[in-house]
Amino acid sequence: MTNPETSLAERLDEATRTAKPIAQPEPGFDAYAVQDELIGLRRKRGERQTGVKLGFTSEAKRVQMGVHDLILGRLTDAMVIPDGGTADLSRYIHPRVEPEVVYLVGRRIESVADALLPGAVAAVAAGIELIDSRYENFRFSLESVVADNTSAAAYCVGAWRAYDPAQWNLGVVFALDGRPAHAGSTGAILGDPRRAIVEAARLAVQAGQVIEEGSILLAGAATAAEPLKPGTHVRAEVQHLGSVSLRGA
Ligand code: OOG
Ligand code: MG
Repeated sequence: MTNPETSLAERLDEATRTAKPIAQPEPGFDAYAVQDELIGLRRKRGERQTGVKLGFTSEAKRVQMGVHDLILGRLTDAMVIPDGGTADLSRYIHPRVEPEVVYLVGRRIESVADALLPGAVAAVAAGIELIDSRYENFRFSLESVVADNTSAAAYCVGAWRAYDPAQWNLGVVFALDGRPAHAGSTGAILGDPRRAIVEAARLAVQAGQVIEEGSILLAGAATAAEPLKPGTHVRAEVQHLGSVSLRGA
């Protein structure tokens, strides 16, 4: 039984903490306002925001999830998995992993114009995102996935490299237990991943957010996501950026 006084954000927060999914909410809520409330609950527990993430930047992800608009979510320090580290799968409902390109934001971004200034991106790395929808069966609408902080659960960042905008269309290999599950290219991200910082700025402005200097930005998966099972070793390799890995435990 759901207490009618309990907000959607509180129910999503509890689903995250207990690894128990909830049903799809009825439509008719302000998705980014629910996400704000959810992040507020995490802040109250001492979590610090480390950055933002874009979702559904690639056709592979839009087709996999049936959602056709860009979304913005928040990352916190509690979501960090070190490169080569393990993800404790008992903490998640139905975890999936996907390869990401990660940018280090080099200046405070309050407007789309700021995102176009030199130094907006300070460095780049290969990454892995662990997503875990708090909804039953990993099914959601655009509004409900935004409310659920875009399924953000954990992320892992490889070694930072100098940002070279000329290197934008790079090969991506995503391997589980040494076997390539997906291959793609970073050009699949918005048709050009250099747009990621601009799109993130646009969505942040719309949602009344600022992207702080030193934040990280996950640009969105270039390939479909894969379920993460105990014992599985996951490796994302991006041409010129090197690789990053984690293990499910
Ligand atoms: C939503 C998050 C999408 C991406 O990289 O496209 C995302 C989901 O698929 O559950 O992180
Ligand atoms: Mg992602």
